[in-house]
Amino acid sequence: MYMTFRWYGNQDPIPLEYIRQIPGVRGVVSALYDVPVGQVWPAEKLSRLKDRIEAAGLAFSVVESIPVHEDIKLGRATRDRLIENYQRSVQHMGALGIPVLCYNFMPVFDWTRTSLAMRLEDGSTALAYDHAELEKIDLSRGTGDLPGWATAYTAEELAALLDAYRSVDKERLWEHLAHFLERVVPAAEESGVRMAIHPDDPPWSIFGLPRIITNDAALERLVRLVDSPANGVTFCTGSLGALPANDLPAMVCRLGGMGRINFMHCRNVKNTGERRFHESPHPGEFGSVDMCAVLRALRETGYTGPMRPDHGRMIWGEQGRPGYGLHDRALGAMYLQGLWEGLAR
Ligand code: DNO
Repeated sequence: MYMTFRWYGNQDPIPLEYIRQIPGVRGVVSALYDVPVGQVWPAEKLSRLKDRIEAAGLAFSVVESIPVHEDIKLGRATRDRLIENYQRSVQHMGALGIPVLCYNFMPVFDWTRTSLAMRLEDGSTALAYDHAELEKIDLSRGTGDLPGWATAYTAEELAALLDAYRSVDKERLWEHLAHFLERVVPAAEESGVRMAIHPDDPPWSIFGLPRIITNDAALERLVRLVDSPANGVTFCTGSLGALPANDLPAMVCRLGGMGRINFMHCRNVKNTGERRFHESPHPGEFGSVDMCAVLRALRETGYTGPMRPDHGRMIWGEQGRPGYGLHDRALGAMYLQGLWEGLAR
């Protein structure tokens, strides 16, 4: 395992130089944020980003994410041209030696919460989700009412998309994912890039949309769609941990044993009811994820890939991008490395 840290490029208030000062962090997880979804990521732009990261003494370890166009998820006729563009972006990554690509296949919405600043008893704030609250959100006004989704879709765009998904049930979505991976994984494998699907967050259907990457059976089905080490997963303890039925150490053992964990996202969640959780400090005692057991299982698989501390709380008065402040994620990086080192003894 080697430790990495997510950095949002020019839009990130945290300088790379600060990330460099977190002990043990060797790599950066980043992306091009100004390329419209569906277009090829220009090699020169990616190369400039890599140079900037390396100038700070860090490696460009993971691209998170190249977004998958909705037409691909919907299986529309335009998808094959979009998939070709995706292949080219992956080839550009490979040519620059960026080894891992984290992506997701969630219809319309990426990670979703009902509060971005729930106050915890120690005075810090954290992201939270309550399904009963989610059901009260009125999408007829676009995504504007959703925490974290300021201007992504207008009311008309969103209505059209939700309508298009009415004919895509879970099995159709699996077919569309297979169609995508059958074409992209070989390109990734040839380019020396490992794909790592991010589980759905939260791992259940929201707003009537299908969500399929939710549990053990789904992840095993995913890796079998295309039998290649380039077709792997981002094991996100927080996303998967929101479903108490998920036995995380057992899942790590199985997927890691197959060599299909290509990236680790470590964060903790405290499950406080059915489909109700809030994020919590990384150490196991504060949430529902037994982080020590997860890392022990991971160590036993011989994992040598990247890990990043996922979402942190806002602490010490920090203001910043929800989930992605500096302080608590840095504490997370230290805790995870401490566990990892201790487990080796
Ligand atoms: C949230 C992240 C996700 C992740 C994407 C990957 O904080 O974990 O937004 O980057 O789902 O495509």
